[in-house]
Amino acid sequence: MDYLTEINEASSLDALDRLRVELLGKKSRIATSFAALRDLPPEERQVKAAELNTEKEALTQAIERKKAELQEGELQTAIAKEAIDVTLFEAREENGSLHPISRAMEEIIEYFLQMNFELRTGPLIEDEFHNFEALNLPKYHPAREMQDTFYMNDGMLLRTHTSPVQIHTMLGAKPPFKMIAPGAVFRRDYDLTHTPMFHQVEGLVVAEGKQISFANLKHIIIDFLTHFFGNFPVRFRPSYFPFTEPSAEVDVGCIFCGGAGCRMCKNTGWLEVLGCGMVDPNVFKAVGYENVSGYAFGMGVERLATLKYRVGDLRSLYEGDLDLLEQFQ
Ligand code: 2U9
Repeated sequence: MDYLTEINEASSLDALDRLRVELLGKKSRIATSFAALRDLPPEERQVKAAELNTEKEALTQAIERKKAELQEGELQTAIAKEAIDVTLFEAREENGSLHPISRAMEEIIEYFLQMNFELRTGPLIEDEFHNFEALNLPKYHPAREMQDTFYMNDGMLLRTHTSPVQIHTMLGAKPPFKMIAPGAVFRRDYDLTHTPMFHQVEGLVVAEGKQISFANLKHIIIDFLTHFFGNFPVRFRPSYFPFTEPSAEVDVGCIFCGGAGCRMCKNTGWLEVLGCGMVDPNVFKAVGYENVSGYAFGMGVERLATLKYRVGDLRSLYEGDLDLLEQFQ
């Protein structure tokens, strides 16, 4: 193969460089031929020198050309290898997240399960006995008014609290038991702090005789609120519910201002978070329980969620507002 062909077929810059050393280096045929020139007679030397120079020039040029070609090739390969296709589909995972109401609900449930409460659920459509009568809300009680309750045509209604679940439980079980009833409830209410559907978690603890006291109730409520909100003061205010006696509403020291007074606590330093009490004897009578004691409590999950996660407007929880929801990832 002639040298020019050999140069043209060099497969890499390294191979080309080895070829350059072989053809033009100190030990090459051309180099030794140049050295041998001095032994030639002058007229022959001139002719031979011109020949050698032409040959050397041709080889040098061929090598330079090939070198440039190989360098360009290597550059193109590197560019191709490192290229980023900015039009490619981005394979980032879009992670969903729990809705703040579900999250608050799960936190509440988790606390009570860990305290050995049983979880009970029931139907959303109830009759007047389970939703009202058995709970010491007799006919003509204002809570049963058409403007508060969604009534169906057949005398059934959308439960206004989860309390009917406790009635079902008591009708089918014997004390002692500790239960919670989480779920959706319905009331004809719609404003800044009320939606026609919202969620409650209610609890009920019943045992024989006088085993259950208000002190037991206070303990579980204070412990729960400390778990849920952190270390804030808790206070019990006397109140009234038809299904408990005595009854109390429970406040935590304002988590926004630390009790100094602000818009959120209407300058009282306290936030109302739940209601509770000792189960009214009339409720036990309605389900045929005798000689038992018990406590009950109820909380609105939306209320607790908006307080804990500092959501200004309850309605934004129901609007699929991504700016809000993405903060819960
Ligand atoms: C039975 C006996 C007693 C459940 C209770 C409350 C107090 C209470 C409110 C909190 C905010 C409703 O969601 S809310 O508007 N609930 O204040 N609930 S005692 O008492 C019961 C329930 C069932 C058989």
